Amino acid sequence: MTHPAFPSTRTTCPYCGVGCGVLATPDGKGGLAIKGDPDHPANKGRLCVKGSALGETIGHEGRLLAPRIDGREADWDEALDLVAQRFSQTIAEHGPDSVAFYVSGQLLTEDYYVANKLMKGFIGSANIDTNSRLCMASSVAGHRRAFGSDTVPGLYEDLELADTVVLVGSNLAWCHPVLYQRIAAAKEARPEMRVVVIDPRRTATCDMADLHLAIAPGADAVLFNLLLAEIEARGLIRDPEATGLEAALAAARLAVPGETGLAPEDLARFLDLWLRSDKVVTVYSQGVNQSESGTDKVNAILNCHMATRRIGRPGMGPFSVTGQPNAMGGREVGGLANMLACHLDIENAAHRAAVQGFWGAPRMAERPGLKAVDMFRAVEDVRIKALWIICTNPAVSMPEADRVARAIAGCDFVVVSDMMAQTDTTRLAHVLLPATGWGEKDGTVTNSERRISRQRRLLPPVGRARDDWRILADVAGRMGWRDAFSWQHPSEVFAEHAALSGVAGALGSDFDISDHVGITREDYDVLRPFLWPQSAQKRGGRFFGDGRYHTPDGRARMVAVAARGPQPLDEAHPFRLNTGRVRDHWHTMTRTGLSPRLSRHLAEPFLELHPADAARLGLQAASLAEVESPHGKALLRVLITERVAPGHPFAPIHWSGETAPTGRIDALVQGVTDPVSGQPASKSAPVAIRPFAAAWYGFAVSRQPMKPDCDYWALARLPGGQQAELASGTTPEDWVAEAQTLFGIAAEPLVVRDRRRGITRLAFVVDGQLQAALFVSPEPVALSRSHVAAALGEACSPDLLAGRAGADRPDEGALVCACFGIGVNRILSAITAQDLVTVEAIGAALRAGTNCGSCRPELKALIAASSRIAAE
Ligand SMILES: Nc1nc2c(c(=O)[nH]1)N[C@H]1C(S)=C(S)[C@@H](COP(=O)(O)OP(=O)(O)OC[C@H]3O[C@@H](n4cnc5c(=O)[nH]c(N)nc54)[C@H](O)[C@@H]3O)O[C@H]1N2
Ligand SMILES: Nc1nc2c(c(=O)[nH]1)N[C@H]1C(S)=C(S)[C@@H](COP(=O)(O)OP(=O)(O)OC[C@H]3O[C@@H](n4cnc5c(=O)[nH]c(N)nc54)[C@H](O)[C@@H]3O)O[C@H]1N2
Ligand code: SF4
Ligand SMILES: [Mo]
Repeated sequence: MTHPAFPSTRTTCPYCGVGCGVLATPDGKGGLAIKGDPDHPANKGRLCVKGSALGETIGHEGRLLAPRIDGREADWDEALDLVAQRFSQTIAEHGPDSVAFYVSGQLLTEDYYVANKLMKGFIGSANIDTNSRLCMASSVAGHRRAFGSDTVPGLYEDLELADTVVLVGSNLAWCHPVLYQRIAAAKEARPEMRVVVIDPRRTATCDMADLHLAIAPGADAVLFNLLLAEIEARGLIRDPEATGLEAALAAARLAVPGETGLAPEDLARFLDLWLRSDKVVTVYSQGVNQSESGTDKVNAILNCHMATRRIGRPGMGPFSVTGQPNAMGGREVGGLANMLACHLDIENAAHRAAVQGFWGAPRMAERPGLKAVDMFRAVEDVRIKALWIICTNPAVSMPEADRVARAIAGCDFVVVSDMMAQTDTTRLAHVLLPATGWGEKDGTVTNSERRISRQRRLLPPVGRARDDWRILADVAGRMGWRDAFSWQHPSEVFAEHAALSGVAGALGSDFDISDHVGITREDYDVLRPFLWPQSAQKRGGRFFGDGRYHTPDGRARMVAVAARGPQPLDEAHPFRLNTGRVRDHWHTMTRTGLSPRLSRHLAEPFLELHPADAARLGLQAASLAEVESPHGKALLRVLITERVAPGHPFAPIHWSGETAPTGRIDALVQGVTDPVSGQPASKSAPVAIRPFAAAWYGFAVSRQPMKPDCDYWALARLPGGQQAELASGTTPEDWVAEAQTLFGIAAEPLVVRDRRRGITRLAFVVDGQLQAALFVSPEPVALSRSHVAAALGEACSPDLLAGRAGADRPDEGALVCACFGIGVNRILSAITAQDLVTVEAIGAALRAGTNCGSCRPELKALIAASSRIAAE
């Protein structure tokens, strides 16, 4: 219920790069009611499940409430003085390049602007890099090679106007759900529209696809080279003036169809669909960027659009969809180590002089700084002696994560700014600085289509948390640069950024929002979402439709792409591990992990493995696999599925030392990077897989936080507590003592043993209510998780310990519709019993899929699966 005294505020979702507008209404009790903003051009009222659940993740739980120095609470002045003093001293003794910032595409533009100004202009080093290096760097590099600038040419509406939408290495249904829904709605309105998905894995996105190309890993550049050759063969080159056209065509003609791993008829169908009309949009994401040949893949795609002039006009163009809410804003302020502010070039002396003059900066970085992987290598070998990590969790998300964690642990001085007290990275800090989070901070973000929207403050800061821009400015002031960092409000930072963009625009930069020079706080408060550029010269719209680019001669720059495969496998590591995201979790789960609703879709780390691989390895469904690379190890639940190809398993990235220490996928991924962009190849790790010899498997629920201590554990949030999946290679002597330690309960449990089957079940009942329960079995525990979870806090029924939890009620199974809590079993039985054949019919019968719509692709797949079963 919303309260009339607390009006709604328009703000922006802090998760993915779609950048949906949110209407948030405080309920007067510290909570928020969340709705999609019907007036925001990105989502027009829609929200996906993560956005809808925002109200569940704003509590104070787990927050870092005060600064800490070496583990003890400190006041702000002491912490800021220490940070400033240690950075200044390190720079004085070892030079500006001995310090570094590692920041994030989840910072607001104002935060990011201040970090970049401090490092590049005042400290005088370009050692500021960002998690966008792991995310968008190949797109940035590809854009700059082709267009002469990092420009996304198109708009979201192009996805709706296109006759053919091609999604390359993008699981849009789960990762950009509102864009997926916009395409799905357009396709329903115009059934002649075609969608192609290019992904080695059959993802939820494929449910919308007319054609799914399960491409050989890494072969995207070959495929788009084949397309370019076909464009030439069919006489469809429309930009004969493009620089490098001949060389690009010559390279394209060498492409070998067999290398794509695709059937000739599928390949032919793809070429026809791409070429059948001018209105084609090629959307791409991490299957393209996070690759040994990421930048080449990007340019292979851009080549086809530039050659045919299918770019920058309604319904056509390449479209790099950004992951984080402010990946674009970070690029605008120059947050990457090889960029300058406002899309200016760090290697251009005139650009450097202009920025230095504007800032009145004492120094200016003169060459690119260290990119993420190299930055942490420099931390490791002590070239970098002071490091400030802001709004990112590299001990989990960087490749060779164990090595990165060791490097951070070994660094002389580490500052971490985060909202949360306990993350794998905050654990390694000397100084911890509490940052305000979404809902508590004011600023702007830029979404994938260059639309700048406000995030607005709705709630007071939690504890003594402060805004990131202010923390940075306060440190800069203490380092001696008070005048240049004296803003009182983020609107003043935004106004300065807008003014600098005017300087950049005059130097030819595409990024120019100089209309907002001198913006007042009042105007900033009511700023509506707008597309950049916004200046006297140019306003919004698309780029390059006129065939003019930002290259010195204005011509398109084609790149000759020599297809390079992924890194080779070896005998000891014969599997190529693909990694990515699940529908309901965000990265290292510091926020989505707080929501029971978001934790029920997929509650533990897993490995999708083809049945043939599983059979060969002797791995049973739901058993545990030990996955090993030269860099680390993981234990993952085996999920046998034909969605993945033999030899090419998939694992999600979300689990950390906090939630499942052996599920940290980046412990396995090697730090191999694309040679042009420096972006890690996160989707092709060579690994070995073998069965884990579990002596027992366990499942536990508890009202209080648990402290598991066994070979495998994965924690997830429940409405009234926590659940844990457990396993170990050794059996404890005494299950009662084991359970008491796990739950932190001294009381005696009820115990049921089935010695023949090796099953033990323990329940702790206090005041007639179930406090905790542990179920142990030599096989993976077969038990309805949802029923055991529902028993917490209830009277302990005999069915529970008899292993018949919920015998009186049907088991929901895995949660599909998170909004209404509807599981796969209920949906399947309704499909059969009521003969439901459409997603709408399921919605009418069960409500599933009728709120945020994130589960609609899965509902569609369940209908398809049921009809297959019926036909067999
Ligand atoms: N639910 C959810 N949504 C998110 C996020 C999240 O954490 N959770 N994170 C956000 C962020 S920061 C990002 S960057 C985006 C990422 O969004 P996506 O890029 O869509 O997500 P991923 O799952 O990382 O990878 C996409 C696909 O690339 C495929 N792939 C792997 N190798 C290849 C290859 O060689 N060729 C091709 N063509 N495909 C390949 C994988 O099988 C995978 O399905 O998502 C954003 N949205
Ligand atoms: N193997 C593999 N590895 C990958 C990927 C992959 O596909 N495969 N994807 C890569 C990609 S694309 C990305 S984007 C990265 C993401 O990886 P990370 O950036 O490491 O992941 P997050 O969990 O989003 O970390 C954000 C941190 O900032 C904190 N935080 C949130 N809001 C604020 C704020 O306002 N201020 C401050 N100071 N802190 C805040 C959160 O609590 C959290 O600790 O992972 C990368 N790693
Ligand atoms: S699609 Fe979902 S996660 Fe992305 S911005 Fe919209 S509501 Fe947020
Ligand atoms: Mo990302």
